[in-house]
Amino acid sequence: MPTPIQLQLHPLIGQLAQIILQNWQKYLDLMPYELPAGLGYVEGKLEGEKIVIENSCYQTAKFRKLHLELAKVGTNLDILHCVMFPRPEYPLPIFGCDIVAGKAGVSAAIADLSPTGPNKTLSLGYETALKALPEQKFQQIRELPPWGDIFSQFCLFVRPTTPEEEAQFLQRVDDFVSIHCQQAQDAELLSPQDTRLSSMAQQNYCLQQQQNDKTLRVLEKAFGNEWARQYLTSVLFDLP
Ligand code: BLA
Repeated sequence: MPTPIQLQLHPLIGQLAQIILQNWQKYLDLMPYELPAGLGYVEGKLEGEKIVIENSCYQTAKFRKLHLELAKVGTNLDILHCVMFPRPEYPLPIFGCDIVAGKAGVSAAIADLSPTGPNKTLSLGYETALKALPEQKFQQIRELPPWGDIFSQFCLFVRPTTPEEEAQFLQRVDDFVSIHCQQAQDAELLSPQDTRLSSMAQQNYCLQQQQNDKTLRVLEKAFGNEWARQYLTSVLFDLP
C-alpha cells in the first residue's frame, strides 16, 4: 500500500519501501510500535526548504523496533531510512539501509546486516546464506566514514549509476531482509550475560550512527538544533 509521500519519491525509494514492507508482512507477526508523541508524521521548515517525514514503525517477538522512514526535503532530496533493531535477548544482527537521492540521481545507497555478537562477526547461519548470494558488480563503490566500523564485511555502499545497478541494489536488500526475517524465526534466547553484550553492541551501533553529521545537518536546517538531536537520539537511533 503506497502512502501519499511515497508516491512522490524517487522510484528506487518507492520500490525499496515496498520490498521491505512486503518482507515484513510475509515473514513477521507485526505489532504496532508507538513512536514518541507527534513524531509519526512531521513537517518542518526553518531555513529554505520544507521537509516532510513519514514513519512506519512496528515490533515483533524478536524485533524491538522495525522502522521505515521516508523523507522528502524540498523538491530535490529524497531519503529512505530503515533499521530493524532486534531485541537484545536474541543473537541477531541489525539490518540498516539508507538511500539518498537528489536531482542527479541516487548519491548514496547503503545496506548492511551489522553484527551485535562477539568478535563483530555474524552467526554461521547468516554467513552461509550471505556468502551464497550471487556476486554483484557496481562501478562506484563508496568509502565508509570513520564511524562505519559498525558495519559487516557484507555491507554494500554504492552510488548506483545505471538502472541495472539500481535493480541489483534492490535485489540485494530484498535478499538481506528475507534472510534476516527467516533467520530470526529460528533465533533462540541468549544467556543474560550474552544479552548484556548484544545490548552494548546495539548501543555502540546507535552512538556511531549518531555521529553521522550529514543526517544531523539535514534535520537541523528544517527543525533546528535541539529538535534534530532529539529526533536522532529518540527516533532514529534510540538506545535499547
Ligand atoms: C549519508 N545520510 C547521508 C547523506 C545524507 C543523509 C544527506 C549524504 C549523502 C551522500 O553522501 O551522498 C541524510 N539519512 C539522512 C537523513 C535521514 C537519513 C536526513 O536516514 C533520516 C531522516 N544512515 C542511516 C542508516 C545507515 C546510514 C540506517 O540512517 C546505514 C545502515 C548510513 N548515510 C549512511 C552513510 C552515509 C550516509 C554511511 C555516508 C556518510 C559519509 O559519507 O560521511
